[in-house]
Amino acid sequence: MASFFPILLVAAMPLMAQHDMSNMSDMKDMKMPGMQDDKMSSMAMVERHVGRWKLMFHGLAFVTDSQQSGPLGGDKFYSTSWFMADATRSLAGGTFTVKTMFSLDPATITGRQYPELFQTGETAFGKPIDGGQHPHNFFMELALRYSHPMTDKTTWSIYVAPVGEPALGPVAYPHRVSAEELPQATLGHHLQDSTHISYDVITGSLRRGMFLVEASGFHGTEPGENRWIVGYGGINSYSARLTVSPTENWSGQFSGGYITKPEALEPGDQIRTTASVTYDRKYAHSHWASSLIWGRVHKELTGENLNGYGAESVYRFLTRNYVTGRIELVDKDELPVPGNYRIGAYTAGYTRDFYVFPRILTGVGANLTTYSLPETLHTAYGGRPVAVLMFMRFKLRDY
Ligand SMILES: [Cu+2]
Repeated sequence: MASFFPILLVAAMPLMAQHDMSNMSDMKDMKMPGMQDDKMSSMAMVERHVGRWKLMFHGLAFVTDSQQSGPLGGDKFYSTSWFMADATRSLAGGTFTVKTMFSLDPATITGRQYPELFQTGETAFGKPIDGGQHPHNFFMELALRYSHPMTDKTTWSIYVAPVGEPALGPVAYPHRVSAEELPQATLGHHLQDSTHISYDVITGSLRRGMFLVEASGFHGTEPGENRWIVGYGGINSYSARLTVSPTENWSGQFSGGYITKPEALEPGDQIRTTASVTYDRKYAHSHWASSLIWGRVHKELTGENLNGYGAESVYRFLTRNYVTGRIELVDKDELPVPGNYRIGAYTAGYTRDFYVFPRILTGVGANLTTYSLPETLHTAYGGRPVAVLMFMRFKLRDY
């Protein structure tokens, strides 16, 4: 229930005593690179101070025209977006954060999906989505987080969210720096990072040096088709994640979770295992970010395993140019032709920034995706399906 979180917070209050770290070391603590709880640190961000609070804003929006070839290809004009506003202050020797994140997807993606060849997961109008990506929820995250130093090297934290992200998987693709110039979803989304919007999440974590250990309980069922509400259900799913960030530029995570009945129309639970490595480095006029991701879903009912492998990279050069690419190999068992098939998707793209608005970085870009598919699917999809996306990208910036 959504009501558990204020109770928990009150219960945790007496624990939040002692230790008086200076404001500065709190902030330094928060800015540790590569940490999941500071996952957007190298994204464009606007920061403001109001009294004792530090406010942080992020935002990314795409307006996209998508065209796909083949008998099952679709065309559509749509927009995907998210906006984040966090407020942080020191409290009782620790750091307290109110986290909010919103998406306008439910308003800007008509028909409850946008076409994406071979994409599956969740439903639209009561039918499983086949060849499309669902919009994200208006409320992507509403959460409170409190972290507190335990010893001089160790920090604990607790995160409670009526809607938010359990400790499972890599940073979800909409928020991943390496995916910032790719408006489309990863085909591996529901094998890797689809739990990023979950209801009734509670996460405890311990950080020591380069290591971060987290454990979560959450409601495992994917959000329903009404993307405007915050749903609820009991905590019936669990996950744990180990993140290692040996340097400022490198970060890796290994995580696993037991998810109770994630898909509305599919019976059975899932065991999900994921591992990922990211490299993110900024230079004076360039920036290079890459991710390698593996996710596996084991379906308890059928014993079936689905694997999804992904590699993606974006390189910004000469200040305002970006080249980007993504390669995916993903097992799909919900395609129109019954069976379990491994699909390959190969995307290359380019974006260029134009300085149109003072605080919004405006980019114009395009990308092309080709696919590899088993011959059994050639009749349904055509032998060489292709997807072309043209888009405008808007990103909040502070300069
Ligand atoms: Cu998602």
